[in-house]
Amino acid sequence: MIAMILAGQISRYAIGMNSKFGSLACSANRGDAIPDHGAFWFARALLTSLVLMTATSGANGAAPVIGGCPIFPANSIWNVPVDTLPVHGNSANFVASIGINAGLHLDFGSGLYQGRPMGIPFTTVPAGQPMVPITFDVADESDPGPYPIPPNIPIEGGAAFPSGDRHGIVIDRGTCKLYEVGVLNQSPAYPAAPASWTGYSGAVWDLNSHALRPATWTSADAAGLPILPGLIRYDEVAAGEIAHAVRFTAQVTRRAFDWPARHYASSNTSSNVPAMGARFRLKASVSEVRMPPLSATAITILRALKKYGMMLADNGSNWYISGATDDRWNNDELHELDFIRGSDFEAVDVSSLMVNVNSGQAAVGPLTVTGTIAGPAAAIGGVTFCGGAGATCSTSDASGNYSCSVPYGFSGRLYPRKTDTIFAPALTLASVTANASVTGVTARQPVTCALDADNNGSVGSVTDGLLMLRWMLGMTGNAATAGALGLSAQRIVAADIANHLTAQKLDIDGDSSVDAATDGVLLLRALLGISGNAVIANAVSPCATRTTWASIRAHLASTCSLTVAP
Ligand SMILES: [Ca+2]
Ligand SMILES: [Ca+2]
Repeated sequence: MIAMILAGQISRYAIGMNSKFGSLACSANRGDAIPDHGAFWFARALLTSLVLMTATSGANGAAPVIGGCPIFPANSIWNVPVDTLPVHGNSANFVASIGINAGLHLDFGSGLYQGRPMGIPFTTVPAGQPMVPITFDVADESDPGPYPIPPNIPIEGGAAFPSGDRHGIVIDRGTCKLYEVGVLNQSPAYPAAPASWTGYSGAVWDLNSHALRPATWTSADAAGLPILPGLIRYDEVAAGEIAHAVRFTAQVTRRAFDWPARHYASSNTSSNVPAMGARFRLKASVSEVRMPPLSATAITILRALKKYGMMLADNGSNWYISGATDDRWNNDELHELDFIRGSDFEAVDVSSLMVNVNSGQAAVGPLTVTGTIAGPAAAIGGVTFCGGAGATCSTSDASGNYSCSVPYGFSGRLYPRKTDTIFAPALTLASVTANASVTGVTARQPVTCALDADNNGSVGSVTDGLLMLRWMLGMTGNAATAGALGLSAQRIVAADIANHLTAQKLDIDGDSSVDAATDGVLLLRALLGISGNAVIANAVSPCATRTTWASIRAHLASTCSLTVAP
């Protein structure tokens, strides 16, 4: 039966350990009882017990930032491009519902219109801003107060004017929480100093989180979405890029909400009417070359409407998009986009970006996996990483900390590597769909390579070789030693053998890991006196630093005192 192992009939990188490998390895023991496979799998599970934790923050790349806070993580549905996604199957009807000939209107600007400021204002407050009482008409769909509302909070439409949506938006720079209220009113009435507040509804978001509101809950917007991330802000336009979707309104919306929206406000059930949350974009064919030429402001907004598009967020005037109140706006520049008609838009199918209907995360990478290698100080720093197609990792720092950038959905094994260092268990990641941290990898630096596992004074293939292979497979107890102890063995308890082998330099192929499918097979073949390419066939890992028989033979001789024929 041993000949089967020698022939290399083992899945090359059998990290997942198929049953074929298990039965081959176990059948190589001269007729002794096959180990219980339940124990085998349990041992494998222990051997590869990495702890993977989803991180709640740590956006990749560039999320929009206000007051030091990201406006949701970089891979929030608000912050990812939709310019290459398919057109929604019902786009033509949705656009017709809102109005093919109706014009785009930028519903913000500088100065006053009919005596009132334009756009939706927001403000930020420092850490420690006093929390003040607030109650809501729709208390059962609102996050309860108190809220850190400053006495002079800017209110949509002007604090002095009682009508309108009266949105109030506050970012707490200390906690990076976003507070949004609809129909915000103070008590006692303006202009007295406010002692408490009321609102129609109120919502609080953690700007570092993908969490959405509970399904069917409203927010300060009818879609149950936050308002702030969809506002066009002067500073980002001045900087030359709006890197997020824009909020817009339509007169008729469906009695339904599409991800990431959470709420509707309609009795219309027509499937040809867009639902709350529906994403639209400006068609790529709409030219930014005009006569007279568009301003940089208009071009920047036009490009954002193509790349990031806009989300249907409330009932209101058709094709009205929202921006922040700011007296630096040049209203003439904003009006340059009046040429855009409803027919210039198309609805986008964003379903491929949804990770979970209850999360605002978009299924895009790269994602960040961080970890810390445990072990002696000399072993954990300066570790490089190999493997994992599409993944790139930093070299570990002196404390063993490293960070990898991986594609969305990444699965694969990464090999931490350092000279004369062994890392365990295997760093295998499966379906990474969120930023995560990994713990459990430990480094060790053995100094000897004593292959006499059973300590009987000689090194044998079907004894020491088999004991090493079983240990590498994670087998424990009598199953690990049955039928494999040599005559006059002095080390016969499986745990003692495991302790001995852990302290040996058994990384034969030099990938800084000890694995049955590679190092175990190499050792066993060499102990059986095989030489040449038959030793290394299908038994060298993808991250090996010793890949030829000559280099492996030299290593066995110099490190483990194992002399094998050339
Ligand atoms: Ca021995
Ligand atoms: Ca190895």
